Amino acid sequence: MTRAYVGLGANLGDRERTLHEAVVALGAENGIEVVAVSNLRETEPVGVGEQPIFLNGAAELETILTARELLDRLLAVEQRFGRVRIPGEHGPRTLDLDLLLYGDEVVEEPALRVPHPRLHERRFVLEPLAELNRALVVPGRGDVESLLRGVH
Ligand code: PH2
Ligand code: MG
Ligand code: MG
Repeated sequence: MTRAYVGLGANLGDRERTLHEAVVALGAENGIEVVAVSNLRETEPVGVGEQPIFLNGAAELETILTARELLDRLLAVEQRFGRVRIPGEHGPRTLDLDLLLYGDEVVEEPALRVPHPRLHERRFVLEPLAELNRALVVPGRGDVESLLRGVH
């Protein structure tokens, strides 16, 4: 069993409902158990130009899936909730499920990077993570509480 953390994001449609239903859908997957979900908060879009405001949070999972299998499930759930991906574009989305952490593993593959490459510099990710587990360590970066003190 591996403890994994998933970032939850939405800035199109009924964001709160989508995020809640997506967490239920994740928990219904074979091999995934949802342990805890952070509060959801509205956040200003970061690094994507003018876009609607986001609703963000994070979920803590226990899983017997590999990181690659878990990522595939996340992408499948995104699709089920109407996510449209346009290659090279970072447009508004009904649902974004990002694999943030998978145990203490470091994976550097073109389609799978864990820890999430920008997690340590994003308040909208670090805050919900700290809420779930203040002592959580991001491999190669340190504990989320210290990282949070370092972002403005
Ligand atoms: N996701 C992004 C880019 N920018 N900004 C906020 N506030 N919340 C997000 O979830 C987010 C973002 C790429 O996935
Ligand atoms: Mg994202
Ligand atoms: Mg994503």
